[in-house]
This record gives sequence, structure tokens and C-alpha cells, in this order.
Amino acid sequence: MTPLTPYHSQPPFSAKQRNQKVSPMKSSNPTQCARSAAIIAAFLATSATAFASGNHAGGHDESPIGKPGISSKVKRTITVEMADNMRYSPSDIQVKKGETVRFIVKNVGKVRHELSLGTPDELAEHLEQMKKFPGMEHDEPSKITLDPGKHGEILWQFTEPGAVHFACLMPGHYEAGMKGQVTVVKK
Ligand SMILES: [Cu+2]
Repeated sequence: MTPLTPYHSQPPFSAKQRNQKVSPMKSSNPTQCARSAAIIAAFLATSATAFASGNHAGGHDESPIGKPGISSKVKRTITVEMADNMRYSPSDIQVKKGETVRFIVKNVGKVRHELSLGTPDELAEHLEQMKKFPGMEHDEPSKITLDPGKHGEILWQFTEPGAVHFACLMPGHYEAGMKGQVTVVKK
């Protein structure tokens, strides 16, 4: 009389079965190999694209208007007030090329205002976006949106000589004249 082997004493599957489980990766089926190669090629292409766009994003900080400033490099602090008469004070600012400025921006009005640095093209594009999405918030270093009574900072380094524009793109404000200019002069 042969005793029954308890089921649990059997290995879950034989070595041969295990091999069968992993073997599909080593398939010699040419179609499958070609497909794997295609998948790898597609992956590499995607990586290359991601890398390229990463470089682009990295270069995005450098623009004709300058780049985000570093606190330790600040040479000047300029306070700019934003008021409900749709004016900045001051609205004409002169800086030297290479200078890093700490703008302390104050909303002294009773409605929300913003200060966005940009080229005229960038500001025009931003104005169109604001018309479509009036509540949009900015977390870009070149922009600040402030509720009434609030103040905040923009740290900016002006790297190119010329004019850097700024504007409030809250609906109707730019049109009412809420804009200004930073003139960057060569040293
Ligand atoms: Cu405004």
C-alpha cells in the first residue's frame, strides 16, 4: 500500500516548468525578436526626445529679458507699487546690464494686480491667455500676482541691454495703461 504523497510536499512546479515560464524572453521566433527591437528603438527615440526637450526647458530660463536672480547676487532693491489707477510707481526703471535686482512689489489697491516681466511678444501672448483663463495663477519667477494689500518679490538678473517690459495682465488693466519698462544699459 503506497502512502499518498501530501500535495504540499510537491514543488509548485518542476524545473522544466520554471524554464518554460521564463523562456518566452529568449524566444528564437524572429517576429518576436523584430518586435522587441522595434520596442527598444521606440524607447530610445522617446528618451532622445525627452532629453532634447529637457535641454530646451533648461535653456528657457535664458531669454532676452534676462533670467531668475540669485539672492546673494542682489545689488539693488527697488520697490514698485501697483495701484487701482492702473499705474505702477515707478513705471520707468533703469538698471545696468548684468545687475540682479530684488523687486519688492506691493499691491496698494483694492483689486488684484500682477507684475509680469517680458518681451512685448511674451506679454501679448500672456494677455491672450489671461483673457481665456482670467483666474490663472503664476508660479514663474518673472511674474507675481498679488491680492490687495499684499507684497512679494521678484529676483531678476538683467543680462541683455535694451528694454524689458512689464505689465499687469488682469482683464482690462494693461489696456488701461498698467505697464512699465526697465531700461537695461551697458555698464
Ligand atoms: Cu492690475
